[in-house]
Amino acid sequence: GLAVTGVPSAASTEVATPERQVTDIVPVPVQAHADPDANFRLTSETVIQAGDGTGDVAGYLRGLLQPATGYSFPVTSASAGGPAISLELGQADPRVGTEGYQLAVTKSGVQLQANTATGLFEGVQSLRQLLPSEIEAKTVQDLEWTVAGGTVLDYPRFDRRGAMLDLARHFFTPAQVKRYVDQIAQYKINTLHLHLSDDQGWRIEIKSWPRLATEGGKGAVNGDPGGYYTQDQYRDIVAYAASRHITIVPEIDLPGHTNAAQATYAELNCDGVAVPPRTDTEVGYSSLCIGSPTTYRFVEDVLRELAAITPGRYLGIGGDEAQSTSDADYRKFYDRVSPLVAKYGKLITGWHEIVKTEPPSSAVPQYWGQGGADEDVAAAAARGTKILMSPANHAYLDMKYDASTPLGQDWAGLVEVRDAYDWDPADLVPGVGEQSVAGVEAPLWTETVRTSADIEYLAFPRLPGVAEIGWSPQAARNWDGYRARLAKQASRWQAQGIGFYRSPQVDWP
Ligand code: TNX
Repeated sequence: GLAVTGVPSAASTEVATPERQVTDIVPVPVQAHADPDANFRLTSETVIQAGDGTGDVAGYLRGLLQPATGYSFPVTSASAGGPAISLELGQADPRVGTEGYQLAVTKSGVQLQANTATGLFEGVQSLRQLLPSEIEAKTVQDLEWTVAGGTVLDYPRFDRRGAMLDLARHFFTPAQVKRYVDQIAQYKINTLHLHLSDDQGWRIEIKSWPRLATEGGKGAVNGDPGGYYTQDQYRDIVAYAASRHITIVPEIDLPGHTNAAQATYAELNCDGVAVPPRTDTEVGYSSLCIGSPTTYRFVEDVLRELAAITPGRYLGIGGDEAQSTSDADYRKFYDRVSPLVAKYGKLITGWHEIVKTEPPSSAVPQYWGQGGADEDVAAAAARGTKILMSPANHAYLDMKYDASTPLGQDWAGLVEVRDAYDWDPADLVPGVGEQSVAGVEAPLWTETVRTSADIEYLAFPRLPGVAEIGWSPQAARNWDGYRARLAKQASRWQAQGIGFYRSPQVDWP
């Protein structure tokens, strides 16, 4: 290959101009300084030098770089003095915290430092974007593998940066969920909330109530095929997500959105008669029987089994649109159920209506309103509760982009790329400021979504915007800068086989 090291003038003419600089990374880093004289080229000689404790990230990086380059990227523990991507733990600037990283690309190599494996993993996501888009191809591509030179110091604004997938309205296989995990991980999303039950279907095996899955899992919206995860399949999804530094937050929707369970087990109904299964998209009609001891035996069994297969700290217990449960019953229900989450060693998350039940301040209510005053949410924030922000008119990936979008809904309005990006989670609900925000989540409800292509069309390009809101400092981001950086992501999605929405708000190449 061409020797570029130590020959600056020759190097700058030989090395192709990178498609993206360190300043183009999405989410935009806290600090980034591009240096066009410091571009590095990957060659068949390049090694991955893995410091103590970095083996998993080194292996993951190797798996990202090998297919398109065809180079072997041997993982070494000691410096051999040649060109290397080095991964190091424990030497990073303290500002990077537990999820941040420092990256330096020079003519002689790449140095990535962090305090944790998660920080290194997030740094790898940035490094990926500094390579030509063809790096995302699954087969060997013949080109110069220039890494854009410069330095980055980066860490997240919020701890919680999430996506949600509704498996209940339409079912998605473990392979489809893993594909989405890989797509969201590249934008430093660290949580995937799985909506595992709703009126149309129950998607997780519960051994003490076996027919929930085998019968209650059969349906889906419009009579489409259903499905469910065995507990082993769920564990496998959890482990795969963990390998991408993503925590799974499972949700069982309660005490409404329970038709699938109540159609399966007659004893979950006050009159002891099973309701008919439903596959329409009405909401707010179902409710568990609040006065019945069977209800709490059922909920405890489900939460116990779910807690046992979920290493993450949170269990989702629903709480939305309980229009068929009286206010008094709603409170009574959560007074019984909230302590069960703690009993099995977990913390509560739920839709923001649960704030009315005054959950412990460790609970994370998920705000799905459209901004403006909300006394109950503000009161919870005043009690020290942190709120997860998913404003439907900005963060809902199932809203149509414009009136002609073939998929999605429009009850919270049309959500173009700018609407999904141009908002501040700390300036949405009075009384819920920076310190009261847990982070952001982009939910994808799937009434109209049947395939991975459908998921990707709605998530791209809105999801990277929500991810940037959760990661990047508010002062570092603005729409004009973002739309230019977003345009430079398109070739990467193409290489990854993501069919994204070509919004007229962005000047795509
Ligand atoms: C409202 S948002 C719901 C879901 C629907 C969604 C469709 C929320 C907490 N509940 O049941 O799927 O609208 O956009």
